[in-house]
Amino acid sequence: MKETAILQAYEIARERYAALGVDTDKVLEQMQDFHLSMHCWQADDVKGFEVQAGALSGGIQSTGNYPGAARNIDELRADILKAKSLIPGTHRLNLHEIYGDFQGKVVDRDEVTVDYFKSWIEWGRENNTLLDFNSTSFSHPKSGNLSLSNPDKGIRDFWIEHTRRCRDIADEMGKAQGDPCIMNVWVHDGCKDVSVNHMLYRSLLKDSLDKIFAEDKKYMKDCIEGKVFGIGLESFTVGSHDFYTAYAAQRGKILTIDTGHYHPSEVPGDKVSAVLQFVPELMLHVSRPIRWDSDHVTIMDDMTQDLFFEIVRAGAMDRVHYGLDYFDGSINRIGAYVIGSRAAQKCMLKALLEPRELISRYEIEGRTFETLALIEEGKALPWNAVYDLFCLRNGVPVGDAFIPEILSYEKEVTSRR
Ligand code: RNT
Ligand code: ZN
Repeated sequence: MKETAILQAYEIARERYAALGVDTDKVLEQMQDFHLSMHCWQADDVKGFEVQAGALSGGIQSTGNYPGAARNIDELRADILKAKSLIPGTHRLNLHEIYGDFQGKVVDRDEVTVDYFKSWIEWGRENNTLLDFNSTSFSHPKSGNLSLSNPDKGIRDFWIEHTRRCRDIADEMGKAQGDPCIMNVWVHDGCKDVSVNHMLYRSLLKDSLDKIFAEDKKYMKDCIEGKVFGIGLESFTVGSHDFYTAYAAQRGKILTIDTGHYHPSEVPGDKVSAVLQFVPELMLHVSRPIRWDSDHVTIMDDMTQDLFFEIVRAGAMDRVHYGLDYFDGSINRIGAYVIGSRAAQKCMLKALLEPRELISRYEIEGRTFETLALIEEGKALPWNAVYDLFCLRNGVPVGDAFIPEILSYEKEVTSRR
């Protein structure tokens, strides 16, 4: 697309929006300050770099074997940078513990220290990328069906130790980067079949979390993530949403909303204004469930748009951390990052461009026809012209121009792996 055409289209869009009280220049500034936390695990189908790595477990699955997955830390870093070069703005990187720089050493989960993340901290600094973190309870001989809620104290203590160490690492990351590292705790704990000890498992999980969070940290923030069920753990989930919502509300923790973790007719966006009355902040795991928590690449579907609209309408932009969480192994993985990240940005942009003040006034005045009419009109306003300018200003491909870039990286780099 020609630069002049992009600028002209923007001018027209600016006028259309201004007529409805929306300042597109201001929205562009807000977009510049909107940072995604890109998940490292789309690049290699959640394998990580442990020398002793086993198969992916914990009820999650990456399906497909599209060629070119990152096989080591250098390839993964190169892939992330390639993806970032095609996404406007500056973005964070969300690491799982199994993505440490283990240098060929067997490091068990209860032995991990910040030493294995020094090179990541350095990489983050060099590449203007702030880091977030996750403990890893899956893909390990001690994972089983129950980790932090295991009645076996030895196993429980092992995972408590792991998660504590992860908090230490996150704290070091946050300190080094001068910005809090957001650390997510998700454990897969559950039962495949009918079970009777639910009260026990949940009280053990609560107790383990209390032990993990006992020490206050200065440079990191905790978030906790529940879900409905995992593959092979269909009948019962210890860390359900009720469990974590109540825990986060009582203990002042950040609640993670993974858009793949609800019953199919549940609307994640509707949770924003409900839970933010009681929890300090939210972490998002933006994903796309197809029939189950399948972690398809994020797109601009109704569910995702609604989520971002709810955040903006709630005036809660600054109380949300915007993580992505999907892992599709059946598609070019760099392409998956770029499609999903740009889709999340477009959802945010559309939300920011909504003629909110006017609609809100109509609604409060009981002018129902005008309210509905303007919500509908808002959907068709030329938001894409604003996104194009955002890309242009950030020096990244406008529109579909990122496709050939990804294809040439595939030809030259990933297809040779
Ligand atoms: C699993 C959770 C969790 C994981 C990542 C890899 O259902 O969504 O967030 O996807 O930690
Ligand atoms: Zn998640």
